[in-house]
Amino acid sequence: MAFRRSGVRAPYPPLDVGGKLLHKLAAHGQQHLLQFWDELDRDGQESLAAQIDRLDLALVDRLFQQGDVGDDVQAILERAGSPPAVRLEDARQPQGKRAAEAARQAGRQALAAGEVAAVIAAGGQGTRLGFRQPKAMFPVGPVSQNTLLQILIEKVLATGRRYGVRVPAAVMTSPATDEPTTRFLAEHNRFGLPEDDLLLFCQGTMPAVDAPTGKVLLAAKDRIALSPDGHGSLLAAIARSGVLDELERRGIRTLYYFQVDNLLVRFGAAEFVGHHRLAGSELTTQVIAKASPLERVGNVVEVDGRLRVIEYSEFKDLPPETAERRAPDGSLVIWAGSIAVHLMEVAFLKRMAARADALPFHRAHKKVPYISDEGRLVEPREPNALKFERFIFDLMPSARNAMVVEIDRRQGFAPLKNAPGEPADTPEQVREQMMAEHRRWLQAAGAEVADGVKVEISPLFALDAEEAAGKIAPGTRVTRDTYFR
Ligand code: UD2
Repeated sequence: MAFRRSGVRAPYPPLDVGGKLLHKLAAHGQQHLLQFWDELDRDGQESLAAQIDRLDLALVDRLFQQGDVGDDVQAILERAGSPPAVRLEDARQPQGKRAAEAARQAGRQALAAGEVAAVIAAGGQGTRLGFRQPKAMFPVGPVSQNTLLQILIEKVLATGRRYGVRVPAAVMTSPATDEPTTRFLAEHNRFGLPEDDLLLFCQGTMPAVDAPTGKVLLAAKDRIALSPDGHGSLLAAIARSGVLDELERRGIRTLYYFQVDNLLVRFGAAEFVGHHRLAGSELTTQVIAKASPLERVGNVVEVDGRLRVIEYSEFKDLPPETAERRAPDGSLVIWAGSIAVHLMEVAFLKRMAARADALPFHRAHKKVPYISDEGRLVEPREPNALKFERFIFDLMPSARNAMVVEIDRRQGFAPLKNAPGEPADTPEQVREQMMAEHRRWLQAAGAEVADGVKVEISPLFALDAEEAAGKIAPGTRVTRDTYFR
């Protein structure tokens, strides 16, 4: 059969499989996906057929055709104000101190009641890192060489031990990371987490389309160019997989969400949980004061009484002053940098998951390798494709009493994004950040740490400076590289 190029009419693949597929594809002008059908063996045909079957082509059409209708970011930013926030400096005032203490108590109660679970977004590959496995499996511990996933799971485990409860960890994988992550966890006995407390679920994907024409791209003759559809996929995936129901059944009310690339994430911080609970918030997000107006983090702002995040990338075509607007006291209006740590109420997520339009899709112009009409693999040098992604933080405008809580970045934010040698967020840098933080814990406990010595504290030894102080005798001398566990 000679069905080679898009736009070529008939003959088509055999009616039993291909005919049905072709009917679906033709309705959306995507017949080219079958142009190499004849060259595929049976496995290839079956695999491609299954992929086409799962495509929501009406959605792809709509997203392509609606164009970049995105909001007018400039206009939004002009209306944007600072979000309702618990700022670090508040805790220096007597009233702020009392509020912080009340929050710690409320947070401890919620944690001790077993009402908080961890949700870890681990759908990302280590591509930007130059690592050919799931990012979660990157060996990052400065002394232990433990992986990101182990360190993060130990934080969950240690939080459970601290409060005498079992804290479930729901881990979201993607089709690319699911099998290796699941195997890795099984091989390591889930790093001590009981089997029932690990809830794995897999996020969805979206096809990449050719930017000028909207045609879905082939990554190979038998494979559609699919990629994870953003961490906003979590909303549908956690509901569809039954994990949300399971958590609710176990009495979980609040999900403590973070991304697998933040080595220093403060999981189980009682004060954060308490502020969220006492404010009756459905979504509370942890933020840092941005180091510079254009720092590469999302910006949490309030617009027309609702919280929302404006991504750093959305500033790129705007005049620099847009990001630098100042309040009368000279402080930055757009100060709150999102570190992608959110507390979300289970009831809120259930309400949102029932709405098909709860999260919008964002379009990203990216370089996506594809198979040309001639059957060659093309590695584009310029962005050629559109990818469609949803972001979990787009739930913010729908949440009641949403707010932000500021933390000191040194204590909770060390994102691993880039390969060694890049200017920021590299393995060396996050290791340094972790060691510096742990050195401060040891010094606060009265220990002396010799210069140049590497120190790392396992979450199972201490989750924070206070816990470390209870275990380290003042005057302890650390003279060689040490992993406290
Ligand atoms: C993200 C935030 C940014 C800031 C920063 C902090 C977005 C769009 N931007 O920037 O505002 O908070 O993080 O570190 O989120 N992931 C999945 N599935 C997906 C996509 C991502 O699980 O489909 C996970 C992935 O494993 C990764 C994390 O989310 O660890 C962050 O994704 P990213 O590296 O694409 O986000 P980035 O760095 O642009």
